[in-house]
Amino acid sequence: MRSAGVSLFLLFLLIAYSEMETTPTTQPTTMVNSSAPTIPGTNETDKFFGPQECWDKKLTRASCDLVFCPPWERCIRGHCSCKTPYLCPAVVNGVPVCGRDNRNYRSFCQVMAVSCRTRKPVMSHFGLNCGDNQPKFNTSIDPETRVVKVFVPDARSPNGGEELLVCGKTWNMAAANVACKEKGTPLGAMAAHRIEHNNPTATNFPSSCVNVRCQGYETSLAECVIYDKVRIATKNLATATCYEAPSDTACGFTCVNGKCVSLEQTCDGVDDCGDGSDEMCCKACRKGAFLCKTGVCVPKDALHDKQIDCLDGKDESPKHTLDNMREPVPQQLRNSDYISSKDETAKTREHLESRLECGIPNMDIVDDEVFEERGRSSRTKRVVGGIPSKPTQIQWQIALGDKGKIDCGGAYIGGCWVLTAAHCVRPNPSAFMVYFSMWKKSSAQGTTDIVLVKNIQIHPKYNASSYENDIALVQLEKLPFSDKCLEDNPAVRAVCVPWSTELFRTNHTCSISGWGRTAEGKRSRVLLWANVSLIDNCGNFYGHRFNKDSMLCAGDLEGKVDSCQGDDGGPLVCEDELGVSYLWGIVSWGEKCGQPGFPGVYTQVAHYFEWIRLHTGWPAVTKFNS
Ligand SMILES: [Ca+2]
Ligand SMILES: [Ca+2]
Repeated sequence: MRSAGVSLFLLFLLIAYSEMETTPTTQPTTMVNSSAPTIPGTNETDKFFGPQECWDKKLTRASCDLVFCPPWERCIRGHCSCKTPYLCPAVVNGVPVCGRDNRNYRSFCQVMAVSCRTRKPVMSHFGLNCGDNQPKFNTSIDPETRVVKVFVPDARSPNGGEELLVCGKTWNMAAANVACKEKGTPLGAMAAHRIEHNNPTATNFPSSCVNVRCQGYETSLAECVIYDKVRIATKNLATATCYEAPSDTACGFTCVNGKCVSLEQTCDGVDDCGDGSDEMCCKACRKGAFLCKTGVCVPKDALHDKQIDCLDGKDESPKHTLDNMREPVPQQLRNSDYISSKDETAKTREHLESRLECGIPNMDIVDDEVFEERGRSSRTKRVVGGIPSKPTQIQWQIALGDKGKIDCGGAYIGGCWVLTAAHCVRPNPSAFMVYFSMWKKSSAQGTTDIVLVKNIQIHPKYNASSYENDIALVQLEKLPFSDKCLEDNPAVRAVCVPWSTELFRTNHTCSISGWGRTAEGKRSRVLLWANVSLIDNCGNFYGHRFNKDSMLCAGDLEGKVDSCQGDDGGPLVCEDELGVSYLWGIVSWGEKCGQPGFPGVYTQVAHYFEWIRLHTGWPAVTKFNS
């Protein structure tokens, strides 16, 4: 139980370092004498390379605590795992895909789900024409010149398709990796180069080239975005040198899959490793790549491409258009001749991510009506250091009635589910009621809904003396003859459940709310809210009582803002770069409300994501990675 406490505040901005030049093709050059990815003593590298502890975690593109899984995978215990194809949604205007196995697949997501499970390239091309007689997509690498050739099926062509070279313009290691993997080299490419077309050995080559853009996860160039077919004039061409382990043991950076790349290839937004592991622990990005707050570098063209790449949505935030972009937005891919796998993936993600609405309050109802008790409010302190909310401002806040008495708060996470602290409840559902849209603690307002409780799930490892695992799910009773537990209410919105403990970092400003004790020790009559900052190293204040995996601290260093008695179970909510609110913490315990040196301690909700999901089901808790 929250008996008193404090906190800290600092705002911290990560500024993405960006270099102007983009040269996507580098051969492993600098070999540093070390077999592990360690930071050499040069300042040049220190500028980009993040902490060694992070690299030691051996993170890859499948580490979904830090990145999103593609639509054909879902995040299970921090790792992207293959979905079964039927979990891919039917996308409106989706284009069927022809497989190399002569089968038709309903969508790109479906064919990729099959590829994911079989670990083999399955896709040939977009389109319905698919049978034994229909030529299939093929990649070849000329053994002499290493020039990359593709055969792209096309029903309109007399030969059933067209043989094309690959243009050098967008060619990079991520794409060369895919080409080499497709041709049987599991670790991908050693080098991606461009050569001039007027190479005398190249006389038998086709007269046109296409651009391909790959992310690096693809199993074949067929899955990459293919676009802009042009006649080869002065254009240069793509070449791929497939990987062979270096003969000496020196390695600039050792990828998680064991491949060696140069240090210059880390933190540049390009998947040189083939498993994404060279981009996961950066403090700045080379060559104009974009740095997510999670330390992941994403390619420049991931900015404002309508797909969220950074966990917190920073790459899609309008706020970051000007300040982080020293270069213009990269030109949109023109796909006049070909269907884009990226468009398909964007549509699928949009569809999947639209299934759950959370974290966005209904602003239409938060009116600006004059706060009716303004005269008194100036003397009423609340959530210590907080200010009175407007009557319908905190739309996920609930009050938990225990035999008619309100001593705890909670947060509505959607469906029939409310999260609160374990210490607020007993396994006795009939004793409890959930009050939605309460403002004054003593009386309901017009928008207030009161709902009965069906079941209470206290975390099985909750420890009432140490406050470990202080979290409980309150399941609401359904309305008569309905699947819903709550009538549609414009003043009630769900807050999102965070699926990753990496979503918000120390110093992020979040807000708390509740009816708890004020600085003067009085109970507040109306719901109060206040801003607090996430605090690191709370063990410094509370020693071993603080468990850094399952608890978190917030407040301000001077102790002016804090949650207090009566705020228990209430929400600590953080907003991401796109303005979506997440339930980051649940008011749990602390000492000496609002005094320096005793920050408030909260249950870290993201740590319990799997437990929450187990009870509520996927669709109720996250729209991402599911
Ligand atoms: Ca790289
Ligand atoms: Ca993006």
